[in-house]
Amino acid sequence: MFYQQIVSAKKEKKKQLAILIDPDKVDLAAIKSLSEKIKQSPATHIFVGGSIVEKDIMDELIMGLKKHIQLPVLIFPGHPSQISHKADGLLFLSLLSGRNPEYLIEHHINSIEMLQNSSLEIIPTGYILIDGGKETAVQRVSQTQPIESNNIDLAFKTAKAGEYLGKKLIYLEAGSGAEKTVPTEMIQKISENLNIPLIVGGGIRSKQGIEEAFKAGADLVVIGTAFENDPNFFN
Ligand code: 1GP
Repeated sequence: MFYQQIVSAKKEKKKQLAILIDPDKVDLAAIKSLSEKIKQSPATHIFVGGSIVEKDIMDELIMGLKKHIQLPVLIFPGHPSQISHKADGLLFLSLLSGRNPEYLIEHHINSIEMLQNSSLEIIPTGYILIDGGKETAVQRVSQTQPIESNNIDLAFKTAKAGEYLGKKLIYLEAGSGAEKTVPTEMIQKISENLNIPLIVGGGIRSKQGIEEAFKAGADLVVIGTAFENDPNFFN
C-alpha cells in the first residue's frame, strides 16, 4: 500500500519528500515539537534510521511520531537491530554499489526471524552510494567504495540491474552530510531509463537543491541533516 502510493505519485508526477530522522540525534522529550515542525513541512514520508544507531529507541521514537503525525513511517536501516514493528514499512536495502556480502544479503537473512510474521510492508530497495566528496558513515560502516560521481554509466547500469533484479525502488545516496550531492546529470540519466521510482538523498541543504533533484527526475527527495540542523528549514 505504501509502495503503491509512491508509484501512484510518480505516475501523477507528484514529487514526494521524506524527512530522515536519526534516532541518535533525537530528544524523545521534544518529540511533540519535532512532530509539529514535520507537520508544517511539505514532507510526505518520514524515514527513521541511520548507518550507526546506538540508542535503542526505535519503538518509542516511532510511536511518539505516530501519535502526532499521520505520515507513513518507513525504516531506513543500517542494521537489522533498527527494525521496529511500530513502523509502517521497511526499506529492505541492498547496497548494490558495494561488494560486501553482508550488505547485499547477510543482514537480510539475519532479519528474517523478525520480519516473517511482521505486518511491516517490506519494500525491496536498491541502495547505491555515490561519492559525495568525503568519506560517509555508510562507506565506513559497510566498508565499501562509492561509485565515482562522474561515472554516470556505472551508476546507471547498477540502478538498471537493481530494477531487473526486482528491486521496487532505487535510492541514489551521496551519504548523510555529503559535501557534494548526487549530480543532476546522473539523476537524469537514471530516471529517464528506470521504470521504478527513484529516491535521491545526501547533502541536499537548500530548497534549490531539492528543486534541482526533482527537476532532474528524482521522485522522492530525502532531507536529513538540513532539517536536523534547522527545524525551520522548510519555513
Ligand atoms: C542520508 O540521504 C540521506 O541517508 C539524507 O542525507 O543527511 O545529507 O540530508 P542528509
